[in-house]
Amino acid sequence: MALNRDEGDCPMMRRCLELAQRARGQTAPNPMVGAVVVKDGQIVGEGFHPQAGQPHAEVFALREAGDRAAGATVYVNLEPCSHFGRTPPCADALIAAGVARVVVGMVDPNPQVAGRGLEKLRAAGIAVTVGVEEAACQALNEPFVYRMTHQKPLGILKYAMTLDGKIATTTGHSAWVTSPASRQLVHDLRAGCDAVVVGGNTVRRDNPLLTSHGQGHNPLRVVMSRHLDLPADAKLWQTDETPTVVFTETGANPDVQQHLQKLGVEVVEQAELTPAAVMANLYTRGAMAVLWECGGTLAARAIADGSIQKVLAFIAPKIIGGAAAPSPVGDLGLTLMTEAIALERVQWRAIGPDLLIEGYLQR
Ligand code: AOF
Ligand code: ZN
Repeated sequence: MALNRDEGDCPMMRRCLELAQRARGQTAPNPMVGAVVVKDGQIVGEGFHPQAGQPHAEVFALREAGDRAAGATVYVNLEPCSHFGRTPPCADALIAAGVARVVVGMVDPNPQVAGRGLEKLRAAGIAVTVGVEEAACQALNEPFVYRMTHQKPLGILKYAMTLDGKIATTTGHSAWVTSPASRQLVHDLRAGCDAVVVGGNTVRRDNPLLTSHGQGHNPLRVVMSRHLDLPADAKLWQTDETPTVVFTETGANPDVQQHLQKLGVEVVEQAELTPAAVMANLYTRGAMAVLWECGGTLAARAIADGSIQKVLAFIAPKIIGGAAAPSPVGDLGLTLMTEAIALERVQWRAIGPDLLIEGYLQR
């Protein structure tokens, strides 16, 4: 029952989502949050959470509204917090400002909040409405919710293949499988992610840059390489624009380690180099969304050890042929079609001449 809903609630919540996205890719490990203060039908304050450690969205919106916040309605896409984290509770700030009503998109999955923010507001006599534009609010902060509820980042496998299922020719040439429109979408996708992972093979064969190409925030660039048999020069070793981390096995090629470190590349040695171990490390760095742009061998390992939840497959209407031409996912040890990993919540979209299939791995 949503008897206390107002027909103006949805547009204001959508405005919150717009504001929230101004910090897209920059808030980890925090969610993207936007807030709007409305008095007598007019917006008198707006704000968004710019990055972890900075004030929350509500604080900026209340600041802009000043005295006009008294008796006003505040819209926010995530439940106002009730805890002392890096910043004090927003619920207290809303109560202190004397607002009359708070409209919330979704409950905060953070166990330190999880409904307590709503309780605090209600206990102070503030009218609270929850669940306005809830699906859009959940979608915006899907990686935050996943990280909070699973204690690991959301893993997204992205690949581009031809109509006959190849990601490169038999010689390994892959520039380009998909159209400029698809590639631009990938740059934008990177801007919304906290890290992008490839294996040593991709560095050797494609020499990728893995940035958002000026379309927004750049993710942390991550390379997994067991033996560090990596080129001395690679675009990924140029770290002025954005950093690169190379994960390897303990004791691997000290000369290459030194060379990379001199170039400003961080090298992390792990006893056992697995996708899950890399995801665990990225979690400690605050990552919420990790994009896997690796080849088939690493993709298979990442799927097998639970590092991938979501798949984005770009399919280009071209045929390259070649029995030995690589495909997006290596051996998973499955022999029967009935063992296939099915995708659920599947969506199809045309991107220029290409098809984008998006879905979640069934577990
Ligand atoms: C809000 N509005 O704008 C944000 C919220 O360490 P802190 O103090 O920044 O707290 C982070 C937690 O606060 C985060 O995990 C989430 O539960 C909530 N973030 N809440 O009401 C905001 N960024
Ligand atoms: Zn807060």
